[in-house]
Amino acid sequence: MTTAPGRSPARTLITVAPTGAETAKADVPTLPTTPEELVETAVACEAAGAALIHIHVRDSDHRPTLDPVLLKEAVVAVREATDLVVQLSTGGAVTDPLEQRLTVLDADPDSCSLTCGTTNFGDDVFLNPWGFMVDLYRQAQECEVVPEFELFELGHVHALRRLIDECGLPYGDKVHVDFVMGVPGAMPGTPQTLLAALALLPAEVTSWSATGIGRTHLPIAAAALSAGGHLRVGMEDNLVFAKGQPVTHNKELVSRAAELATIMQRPPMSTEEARELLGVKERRAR
Ligand code: KMH
Ligand code: ZN
Repeated sequence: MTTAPGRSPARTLITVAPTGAETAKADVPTLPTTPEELVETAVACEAAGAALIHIHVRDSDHRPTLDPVLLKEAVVAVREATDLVVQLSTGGAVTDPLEQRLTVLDADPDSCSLTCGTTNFGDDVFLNPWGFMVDLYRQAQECEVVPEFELFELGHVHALRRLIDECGLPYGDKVHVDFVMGVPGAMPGTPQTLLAALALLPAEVTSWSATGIGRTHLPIAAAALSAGGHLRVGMEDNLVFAKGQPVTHNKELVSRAAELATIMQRPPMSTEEARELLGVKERRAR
């Protein structure tokens, strides 16, 4: 675990979460929801400095879906067009049944999100009961898929401790955590909360990133860089680039994160370095 400024990683992992499940295409027409838009976004974000992509798939009506065929097509298409580490969301939308969320790994991603507990999610509840977490984690170990532990709450940090104690380390022996901060009703997107969460991290954690939702996006990025963390950005988390200036393309957020990281003397890491950092299994066609 790296928190002391003097021990910050030399380079920054930038994750892009381009779509999410919450925003309607009708409200934000620039949101990448079609397969073509997803691939175009992935290519542009890789060029801008991203090394990992967190994917939620939409159907032909632009609605969130966990359709196994569409998930597999997205994984294959992004893998063909880029060298990004391909992470599928197992969180889906708040309306997705747990059983269906347990089928996501059939699409053979490099990585998957794994949220460490139930949380308030705006007006909704994002369900992640203990049994579901264990089933998903064991599946990821069996399929040799690297989990990214998503922590929305301080209690989720404690649940990660319990998960490692009961189930051991992930495939590849690396433990990568992403703090998702500032979701209404979950932990606030403040530097103070980030530092409190870092103090609770299990010693087995080998890397961590953070993202702030909405207006907490930039403060959390700056705090994460200062504290030795990596960055997640993207239209899943933030649709406003600056006051009065909507995000029009995910690459804007990735470019800004890359600039910020470079100013902080921790430029973006390559996809190869990201694979090493996360302990990803080789799945690319040779
Ligand atoms: N859409 C949220 C309910 C994840 O991708 O794993 C869950 C989410 C987390 O976005
Ligand atoms: Zn997500």
